[in-house]
Amino acid sequence: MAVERTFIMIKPDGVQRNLVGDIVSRFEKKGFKLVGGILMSVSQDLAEQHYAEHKERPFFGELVSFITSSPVFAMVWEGENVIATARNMMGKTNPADAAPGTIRGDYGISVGMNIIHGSDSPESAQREMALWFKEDLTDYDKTVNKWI
Ligand code: DAT
Ligand code: MG
Repeated sequence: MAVERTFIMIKPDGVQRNLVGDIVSRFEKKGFKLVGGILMSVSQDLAEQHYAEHKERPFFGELVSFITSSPVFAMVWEGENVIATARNMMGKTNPADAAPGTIRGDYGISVGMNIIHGSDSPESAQREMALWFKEDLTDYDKTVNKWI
């Protein structure tokens, strides 16, 4: 397995509900490395670009207005197989179907407000990191990595 990077975003409902610490903690405890993070308001343009693959879907307008309604916490996490593992940690898109123990399964109720976004493939991780993090990400060694 390769060391990968993935784009993770805590959506406005997660920030408003004080879940930032819990979610960051889950990724830290799992053994992943935080290499970028920012609390930010999302412009209409960024929201539309981020969700471009859904622009023909009936919920697109609702999705863009939700994501621009209040700040998000955008991050990049690094580690072995982090793209797929983060998706498993998030749980299914609809929180009603997400297993207990996953982020959406533990905290989400409706598909419209499902707490967190995570890249779904290496290609989307590349695209989303380039879109959200114009500055360089932070490279550093973690001595604990020899135990992971
Ligand atoms: P995911 O966020 O799990 O990658 P997705 O890419 O299919 O899911 O959809 C992006 C977001 O759009 C999702 O997190 C919540 C919203 N969404 C998806 N399906 C929806 C639906 N049927 N009704 C309302 N919102 C929906
Ligand atoms: Mg998606």
